[in-house]
Amino acid sequence: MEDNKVVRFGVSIKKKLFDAFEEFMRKKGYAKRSKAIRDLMRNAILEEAWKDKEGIITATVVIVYNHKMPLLTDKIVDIQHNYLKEVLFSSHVHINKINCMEITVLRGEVKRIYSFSKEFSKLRGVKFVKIVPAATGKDVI
Ligand code: NI
Repeated sequence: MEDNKVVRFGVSIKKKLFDAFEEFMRKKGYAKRSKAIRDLMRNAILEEAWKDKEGIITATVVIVYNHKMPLLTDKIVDIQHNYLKEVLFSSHVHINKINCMEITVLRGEVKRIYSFSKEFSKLRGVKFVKIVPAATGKDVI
């Protein structure tokens, strides 16, 4: 019963952030601020919770990078080769003259998947790194 208790809380934020959030809600089609905040909280908790778990997950790692950066493409391929057991496949999309997107689908230990993703964050010329676990979230709220 205690789990279903509703808690009300107040948050102080800068007007600029508030306005940006209102705009975000409008674009996303949220009618109620509470619903938008609940969804964001769940997503953030879910994303963080996966990192501490053990076991096998399937996940997608998306990176966007500048392919003109010397040796960067080689480094990206090297990282994928260091995770031979985990990488199921990767796919490359040329976004424009400079930027490329690399999508890698992996299956393996949570820690290995996250360390794979972290390798890209360290590289100069990598502009975006996002890991998307195939989460059901059934044990997180
Ligand atoms: Ni490309």
